[in-house]
Order: sequence, then structure tokens, then C-alpha cells
Amino acid sequence: MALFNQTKSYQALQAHFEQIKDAHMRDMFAQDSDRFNKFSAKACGIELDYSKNRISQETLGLLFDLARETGVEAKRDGMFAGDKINTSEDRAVLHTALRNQSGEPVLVDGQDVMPEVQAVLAKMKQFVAEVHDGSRKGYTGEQFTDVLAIGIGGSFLGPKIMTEALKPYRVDGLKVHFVANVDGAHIHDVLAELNVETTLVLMSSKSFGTQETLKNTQTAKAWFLDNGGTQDDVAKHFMCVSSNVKAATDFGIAEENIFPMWDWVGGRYSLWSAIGLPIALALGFDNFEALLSGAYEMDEHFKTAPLEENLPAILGMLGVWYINFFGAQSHVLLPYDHYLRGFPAYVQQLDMESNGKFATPTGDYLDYATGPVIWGGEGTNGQHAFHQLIHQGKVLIPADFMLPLNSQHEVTNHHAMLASNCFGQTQALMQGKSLDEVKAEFAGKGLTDAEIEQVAPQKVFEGNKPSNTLLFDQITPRTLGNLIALYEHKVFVQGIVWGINSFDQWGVELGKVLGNDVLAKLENTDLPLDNDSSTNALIERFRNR
Ligand code: G6Q
Repeated sequence: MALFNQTKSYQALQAHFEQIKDAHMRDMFAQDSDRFNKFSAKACGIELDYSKNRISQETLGLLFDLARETGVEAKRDGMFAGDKINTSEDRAVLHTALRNQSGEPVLVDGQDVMPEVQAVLAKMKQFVAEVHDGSRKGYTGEQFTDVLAIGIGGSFLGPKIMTEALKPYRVDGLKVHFVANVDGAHIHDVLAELNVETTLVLMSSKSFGTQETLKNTQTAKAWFLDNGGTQDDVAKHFMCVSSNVKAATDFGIAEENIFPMWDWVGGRYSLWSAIGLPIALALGFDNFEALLSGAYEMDEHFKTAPLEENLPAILGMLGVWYINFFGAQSHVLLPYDHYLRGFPAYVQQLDMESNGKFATPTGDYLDYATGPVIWGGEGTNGQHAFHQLIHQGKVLIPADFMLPLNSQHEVTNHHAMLASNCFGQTQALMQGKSLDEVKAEFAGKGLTDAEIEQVAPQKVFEGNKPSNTLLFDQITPRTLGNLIALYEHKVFVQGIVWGINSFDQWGVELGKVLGNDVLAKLENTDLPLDNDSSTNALIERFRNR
């Protein structure tokens, strides 16, 4: 298939871009009172207002032509069907099978994976019930009160952030703590709050080979043994989730304490597997199932809705419009919801690790931009910090605003104030404030013309800054499942358009290899320093600390 910028639709978009690039959204709204209805869509309880974008109906038509010409629909169907679309690792990509509630088989190499998926879900359900009802106990016969969840990257961010996002659903009597960083401060602080007798350690590592996770698990085990537990008690307290059962049993985890996963689940797409066990422990299995249902609902929408009404396709193609035509290099996520404050960090890994690529699966280097920098934070806090640059900086930063219409905690009129800020920001970004408007405001304030000339430009807002607004009823496990799957599929759409493999992550490998080499040199001062002068000096500083 031709590279994206060699397609007919790309050429058509390029010509169209020249015509529309300077059009102001303020005029677009003035000329068409029906703009919101034309550029909004609803699915799975999410209403997407994308009318505040620098697009016309022609733009959208051309963007969907591009999606079709680059094969988005066929490749989407291939992903759901278990095709090995992760070609560099020769793997299928089936996080969707983990939440498949259709009753239909999903085949990998001719084998239906659904029975195994269901067996693991059943094992998780039973385990969660036993921990909650106290029938699974620690070595002294005490009920578990705490779970120490150890993992990093895809084996950490999803469980941690979604447990945080669903705080109002947490069960009483069991606290889940997360440790990811190999910085000893992290595990030190968490262990200081725990009691060995009532703590269950759940180690999550798909590969069972991740340095940070293995180290933190060893430290947790040493803590357990130093504080009254014995080697024989380890089996009662240490569980793990991994696709590498052999490495886990070699490490000393009892086979019945291993929750398996599969090579066709990518780390950053794995919260739907047993990697999501901390979520189920924190919220109850019913709520975990509701999360899966929400994602399944979005899968069905993505699979069946025409691109023109397809939320992931719309978000994905708008992203392509700004990245490849307007030259936007970042995209900001702004949840106006305190519980969703971690969501931008989740999507950051999902998007940047998936689409931060510069070569195609067939070995061509790309001469166009791919995944943007994803960043963000909770509203309204960002308005008092980084929004300045979005409003008046020299770079274009498309934004996704997110707002639940109902708060988990209606406290006086807090929620109306939150919503007013969210909507007000999208309006300000879109319409801006012209020089004439600023000058008119100065009239009658006694300033000289020279003073006005000097001050006025600093108060101008260019506007024409694009944003999407996603509204939903409330943050529930189901809605959260909808939202996560929405962004997963948005990333998929973009990866297909750009012709890259969104499901490998070779870019993280070099640092790991060099890190191991440096560690050997830090710990063995007899080893010669044969790196570049900067790295040698840094190692020396550490050796001499
Ligand atoms: C995600 C990445 C990465 C991975 C971690 C942890 O897609 O591959 O973030 O999840 O490196 O890996 P393990 O689960 O194998 O420990």
C-alpha cells in the first residue's frame, strides 16, 4: 500500500488545506447556526462535540477518503479477527478478545482463545471473592487488608489510574497500593504503611523479565521474610500475573498463584487481562466486568459505525489533520474531573508508545510526522498554569476537553462552576478576542493612544484554536471502559493511516541495554570506563559519591 502522503486523498487534502487554513472558526460559527449539529456525534453514552475544529464538511469527507484509502476499515476488521498485525513480533493484537461479550469465537492460528480468556476471568473472580470475604487468609490466619501491586509501564499505569478514576466504587476493608519505580523511595514509603501478616503482594509482569518489577518484588519478599513471614508462607502472600509461567515458578511463585496472560495482549493494552486484577480487587469483580462491558460496547461501535459517525475514526482523523497539515506537534487532554486526573498520563503511554515510530513494517523511513506529544492535566487547575500557552503561545495545540455531566459528589454549585470553566475555555480558544475588541475595551479608560498601541497586542487572543469536547453522564466503570477503548481505537486509526505498527515498542530497548551496562560499571569499579566522556563522567560521579 502506498505511503500515506503518496495517496490521492492526501494530495486532495493538501490542496484543500491551502484553501481553508486561514479560515477562522468564529466566522464558520457565524455563517452556520447549525454547525454544532453538523459536527457532533454520539455513541456509547459519549457525546462528541467536534464543531470547534478548523474543518468544513469537505474537510471531513476528504479525511474519511484518506482513512478508507489507507485501509482503516479492512485493517480494523483484521485486528478484531486475530490477524497478526503486530508483524515485527509476529503477534495478533487481541485486547478486544479480553472484553469480547459476543459469544463468538476469536481465532489465533486457528485456535479459539475465548475459553482461556473466560477461564482466567473465572479464576480472577473467585480469587477476588475469596480475598473480599476473608476465606483467603494470610499466614497467621488474618484477613488481607492491603494489596501491594508491583509492576511498571503497561503493567502499572492502567490499574493505578483506573483504580484512582473509580475511587467512589472502591470496596471497604481492602486498600490497594502500587509500586512501579525502581527508586527505593517508592517501595520504602509504601512498605512503611503495610503489615506483612495482612498484605497480599501481586506482581504483574507480562515478560517476568522487567528489571524494576523484579527488583521491587525481591525487596518486598525480603521485607516479608524479615518481618515474620517464612519461605513456606510466601505462597500464601505472593501472586503474580505473567505470560512467562516458567520464569514465575523459577522465581518461587506457586503455579496456582499465577494468573496467565498471552503474547497477543500488548502491555499498554493489558488492563483488560489479569493485569487488571488490582482494579478488580479494589472495586469488586462486578465493577471490573462493567469496565470490560464499556470497552466491548465501544469495540462494537468502532467495528460497525460508518467512519462518518465513528468516534475513534473522527478523533483519529482530526488528529491527522492537525499533525500532518497544520504541523501540530502535541495534543492536550483536559479532563474536567478530579478522578480522571490521571487519564492524560494513561493516554500518553497508549499513544506515544504506539505511534511514536519513524519506519514502516516493510522497512521504509517516513518523511512525515506521526504520533504527537500527549500531555495534559485536570481542569480547572491547568487554566491557572499551562493554558496560557494554548491560548497565546506560538504553537498550535489541539485539545480534548472531557466532562461528566453529573459529578460523583454534588457539593453546592461546584459542578456548574467546573462545567462553566470547561465550556468557557473551549469558547475562548475558538473565538479569541481581536485587536479591535481589545481596543474598544480601552475606550474611556483614559489611556493615551501610545499606551493602547503598546498594551493592546498583549491582550489579543487569536482564537481559532481547535478543541473537541466529550460529554458523558458520569464516570462509572462502564463509561471509563468506553473512554479508554475510544482512545485505543483512535490510536489504531492513526497508526493505520501513517502505515506504522502501533503494537511494538522497539524504541524502549536501547536504553534498557545501555542501562544494564552502566549498572555493571556502577557496581564494579574494576570495570574500565569505555563510554563517551559524558557518560564516563556521570558514572565516575556516582562511584565517588
Ligand atoms: C507497554 C510496554 C511496557 C511494558 C512494561 C512492563 O506496552 O511494553 O510499558 O508494559 O515494560 O513490562 P512487563 O509487563 O513485561 O513487566
